[in-house]
Amino acid sequence: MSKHWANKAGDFKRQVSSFREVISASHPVFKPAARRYWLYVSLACPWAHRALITRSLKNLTSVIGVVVVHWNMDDKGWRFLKYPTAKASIDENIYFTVSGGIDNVASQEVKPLASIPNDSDRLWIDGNPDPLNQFERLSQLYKKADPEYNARYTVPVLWDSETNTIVNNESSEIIRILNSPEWDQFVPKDKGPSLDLVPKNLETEIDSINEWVYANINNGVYKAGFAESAVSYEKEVNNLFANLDKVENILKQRYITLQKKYGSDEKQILQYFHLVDDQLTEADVRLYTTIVRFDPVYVQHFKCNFTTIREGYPYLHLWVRNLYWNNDSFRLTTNFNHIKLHYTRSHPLINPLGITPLGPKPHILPL
Ligand SMILES: N[C@@H](CCC(=O)N[C@@H](CS)C(=O)NCC(=O)O)C(=O)O
Repeated sequence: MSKHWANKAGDFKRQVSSFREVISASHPVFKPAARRYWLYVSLACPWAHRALITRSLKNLTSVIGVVVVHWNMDDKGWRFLKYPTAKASIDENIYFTVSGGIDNVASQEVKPLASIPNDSDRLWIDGNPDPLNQFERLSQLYKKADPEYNARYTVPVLWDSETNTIVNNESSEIIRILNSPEWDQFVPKDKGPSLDLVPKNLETEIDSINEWVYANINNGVYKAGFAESAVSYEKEVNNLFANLDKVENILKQRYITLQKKYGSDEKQILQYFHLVDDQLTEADVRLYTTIVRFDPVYVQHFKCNFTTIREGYPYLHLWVRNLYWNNDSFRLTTNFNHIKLHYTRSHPLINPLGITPLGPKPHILPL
């Protein structure tokens, strides 16, 4: 697999995803069902993280399984952990938890990262074994779905264990699939009604925010970080920060509006402090996965260092901490060890020695 992410002009280009089906009662093959579909994710990857947060917000953790790849992506792509013992000895229920059984409590502390080698195989810490096919590599999953497949083996993957194929590998579509009310019948009764992340009356606004946030922020950090010419990098990093300023302004206006309504009751303000209108929507989910990685990784690894979120963007900083500290679906799916180790050890072109910076301390500040 090519080590390069940029084209000849030095610009980063993201490939177009190949599997684009949906899951619906009206689909001839892919009908909603409990424990039939699985998400293959990396906890490091912002695109996969969207899917993991959505699965949890929609109370689908006991309905859709999660397999977490090892954080290190080498020249053969993503890999799984090996089964140390018989597969039968592993309780499959562990795959039906918020983060696929990966313990993330420890990830909040700064560990002696130097002692963790790239080929570490700490089960349920570095990743999961693949319970469905016992594959070693994500590439095998793609080849099983389509023996002719010859593009990149990306996460997230939404897998159908009944027909043994990939339903969809485009995160923006996977999160719309998971948002469908057709899943509600499988949600445990004690969870209450599930949240609609794209309510009809806000859909146009959500789509329009998503579009420029994707092009300029979600993908913007990659376009700056993977640029292979100074000209391309400078253009992208300037554009990225101009768009962070834009989102900061939107959040500032939202905060001022809420302040007029709720005065100095910050607890109440935070309950409604979201990007589009007063409620949590897909736009928050999609922006969050980039902003939570910004200070720990993108500032130094992708050279996005005009300022940090914590120093330069008070409203974005409040918004990201509010989601992290006040919502389990965000906090329990955010694993700073996977995030930091992945980026700094998987891109030899950017960080040839693979030394992982220990800061910032802490990875995210308290609220
Ligand atoms: N358009 C895809 C992009 C996913 C993507 O680029 N994932 C990266 C990880 S952050 C990946 O798996 N890369 C592996 C590779 O390119 O070989 C989506 O949003 O689902």
